[in-house]
Amino acid sequence: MTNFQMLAPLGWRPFFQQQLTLEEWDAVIPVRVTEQHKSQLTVAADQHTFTLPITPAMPPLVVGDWILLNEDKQFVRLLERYSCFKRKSAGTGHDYQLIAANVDTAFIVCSMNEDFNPSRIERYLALAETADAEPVVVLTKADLTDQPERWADNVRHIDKQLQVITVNALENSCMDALSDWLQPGNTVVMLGSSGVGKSTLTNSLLGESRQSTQSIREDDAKGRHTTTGRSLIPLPQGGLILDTPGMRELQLADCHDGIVSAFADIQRLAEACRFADCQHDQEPGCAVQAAVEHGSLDARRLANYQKLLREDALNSASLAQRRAKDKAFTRFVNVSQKASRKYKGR
Ligand SMILES: Nc1nc2c(ncn2[C@@H]2O[C@H](COP(=O)(O)OP(=O)(O)OP(=O)(O)O)[C@@H](O)[C@H]2O)c(=O)[nH]1
Ligand SMILES: [Mg+2]
Ligand SMILES: [Zn+2]
Repeated sequence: MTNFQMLAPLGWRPFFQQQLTLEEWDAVIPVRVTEQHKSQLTVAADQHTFTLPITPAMPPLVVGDWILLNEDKQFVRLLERYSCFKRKSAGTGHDYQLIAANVDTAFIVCSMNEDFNPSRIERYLALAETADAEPVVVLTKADLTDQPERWADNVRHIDKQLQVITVNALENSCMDALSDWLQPGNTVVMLGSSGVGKSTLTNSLLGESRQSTQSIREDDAKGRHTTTGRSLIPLPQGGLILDTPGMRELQLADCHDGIVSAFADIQRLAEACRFADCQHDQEPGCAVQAAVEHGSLDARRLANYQKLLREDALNSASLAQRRAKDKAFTRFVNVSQKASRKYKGR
């Protein structure tokens, strides 16, 4: 029988325990997905780690998921997630790609070099808000700049409430700066472009070189996409780190509310706009445009907010359309359209 207490360092908590039926309490083995490969998963149980073949009975799973197995280590079911990071699949795909599940904290990792980009940080913040994870901006390569605090101020300029930490990811001391979020059972996802130092930081926190790292390109400071899969790694001092591959393209979809909360300052300003549906473009009496003119809001930030909302609306619509192709859903739409035509015809 599973020793549930032994699962706590892996992130097990009452939220999951409460999902078990009485029969399941005695009969199932809860395991957490720590790695995902083409045909198999690596999972962590109370005592050890093992691999499982991916079978058609499994729904789409992602690193961080908790699943139940029977005594023969066969898949029983996926437990409900308390948070989930996803994006629109890269390219022309009309689908989601799951990034990580059951995450408490998102380290938005950026390096203090030419690759630093406030609009990209805002994009990750919107994603973290959507997934209900606490965002922390981690600025790496502090050893390569004379003024790390100036970079940190650049981030606080985005939003003064933001938590910003500067580190030299190559040094073990970065653990102290991040210890607030490395508590037992707390899951932290590392997000950020290739080459910013996600795996370097993971290794320093772990105290061993488990993840491969590779130097960045000299000409443009971009990374070489060294990490190719996601892994959830329990740290000896507590906490779990989810190292991810740097994403070339992070397209938001179904993130409207997350975008709005990541730009709460604009939302607050908008309350004073003359028109309730003001787009903050050319409308008279726009309090948001006025703030840009007075210099209290960056034109860049406003433009990025509008861009993210447009992108999200477009992607959400194309994903919704795809979902609508699902047969049952189509039938539902037909029936309700017929009903509304009938209503209009009266
Ligand atoms: N000097 C210095 N170099 C760093 C720091 N953090 C990372 N690096 C270097 O930056 C390069 C890229 O680091 P990685 O850890 O591979 O980057 P990554 O974010 O995991 O990249 P992907 O796996 O491609 O997404 C390596 O050469 C690291 O040694 C830092 O704080 N200071
Ligand atoms: Mg990496
Ligand atoms: Zn306005």
